[in-house]
Amino acid sequence: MPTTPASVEPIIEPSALDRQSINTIRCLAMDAVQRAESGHPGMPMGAAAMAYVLWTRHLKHDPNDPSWVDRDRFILSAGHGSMLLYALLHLTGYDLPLEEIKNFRQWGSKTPGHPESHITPGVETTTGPLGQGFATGVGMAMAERYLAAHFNTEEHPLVDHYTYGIVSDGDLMEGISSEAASLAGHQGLGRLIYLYDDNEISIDGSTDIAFTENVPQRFEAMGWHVHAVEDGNDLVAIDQAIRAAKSETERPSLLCVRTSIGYGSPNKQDTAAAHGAPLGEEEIARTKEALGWPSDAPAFHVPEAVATHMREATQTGAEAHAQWDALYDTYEAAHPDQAATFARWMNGTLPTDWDAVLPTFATGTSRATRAASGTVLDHLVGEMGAYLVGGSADLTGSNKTHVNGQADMQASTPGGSYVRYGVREHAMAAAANGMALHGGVRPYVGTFLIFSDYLRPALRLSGLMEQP
Ligand SMILES: Cc1ncc(C[n+]2csc(CCOP(=O)(O)OP(=O)(O)O)c2C)c(N)n1
Repeated sequence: MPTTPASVEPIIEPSALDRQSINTIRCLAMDAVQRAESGHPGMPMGAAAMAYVLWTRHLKHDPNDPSWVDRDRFILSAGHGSMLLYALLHLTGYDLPLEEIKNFRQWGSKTPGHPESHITPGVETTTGPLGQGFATGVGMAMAERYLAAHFNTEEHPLVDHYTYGIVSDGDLMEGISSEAASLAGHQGLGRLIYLYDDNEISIDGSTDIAFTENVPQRFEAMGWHVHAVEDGNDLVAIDQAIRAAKSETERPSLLCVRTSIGYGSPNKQDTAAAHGAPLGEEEIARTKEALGWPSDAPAFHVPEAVATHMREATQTGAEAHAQWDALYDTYEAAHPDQAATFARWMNGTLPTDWDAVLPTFATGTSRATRAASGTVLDHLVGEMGAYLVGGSADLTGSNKTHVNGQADMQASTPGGSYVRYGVREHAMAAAANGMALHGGVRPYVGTFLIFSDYLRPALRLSGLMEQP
């Protein structure tokens, strides 16, 4: 059996090294925010345990090749907790040295305040505006399933990965996540797994003051598999929850993990004070003591044993990647044409002279822009076929986004290249970002110009992330 994290044995008894590794993540977050004199220590401290279990036991990734096409995707939707992601990237061996952690939030560093996919290796999508990551991941999971439907054979599961994310109270309060969750539930995205950092705190204080609905029931009603973890430091329960989510193949999963923001801080744990400001030197010292951290350890200390243990990801990742390369070789030998198409789609290479098919419109004649767009799409889809994945927010006929021959993408027909987004502009645009970031497809979406106001925050991120 391969030694990919996916095949690692379940956690039975957490080890001292597990605890020390989790505390390393917490301490790096505290130290980096303190040195920068700004940032968000509380979320990484509370979510460190779930992130650790996910990254060391489940996530399939190759730190030496962050663009490996069959990697699992991980999204930190609560982007303000960026130090959680940077600590994981650093510790598991990505090209993010400790120096970059020390330069957190500094101009020109690879560790900006919120994760930016075009800046930091291993960051899958830019997050920060709450809810965007949630909806972007839905698009990634759609792209994964779509490509699997097009290319996988019984013997060759070429496209075979999960989309994971950590989402926060703020993410789940935002409207875009409701749109996206509804879409994901309808689509039955069984390989989408979100861990909800349910710490009951946001900036203004307890979520009691503004957010009291029954989140698990809401997600169940939208067709999700929901699983509760009562204690966010219970590694066994977290591991089991992720395993349960992976064995659920028809529904997306929300794992509601009860956590403590600022975990370990004697005076700030479970309070909004831990959310978005440095803890202060004195409180950091007390917190480290409470966590059992060596009292003489300098800031940014990474114990040798933790460094070695976390860096095993480079080895398991390289092995998983090599196995996939071998699988690809046999696929290519058995299905050369399909393999060539797969490679072209994944590389994002457009056919030569793709624009030669574009129609010209005579001057002096009048034509609605949506009609011109429809004619252009007819030609482009004719040329590029299923590489283009289109869709509309319930204005298909009006906006002429559908081209003859495009089948609907539904749970029962995942290879269809036309997405019925429903009246959900914001989630539509973010999902399109997710598809573009995932790679292998070129998404397009349509709505009336005036309703594009409803998707503008996702459009802004398309630009920031340099996505087509
Ligand atoms: C769209 C959007 N609105 C507002 C903010 C500012 N903001 C950052 S974090 C946050 C809420 C914090 O609550 P939660 O998501 O539960 O994070 P935690 O307190 O657990 O770190 C807000 C309102 C934002 N990042 N994005």
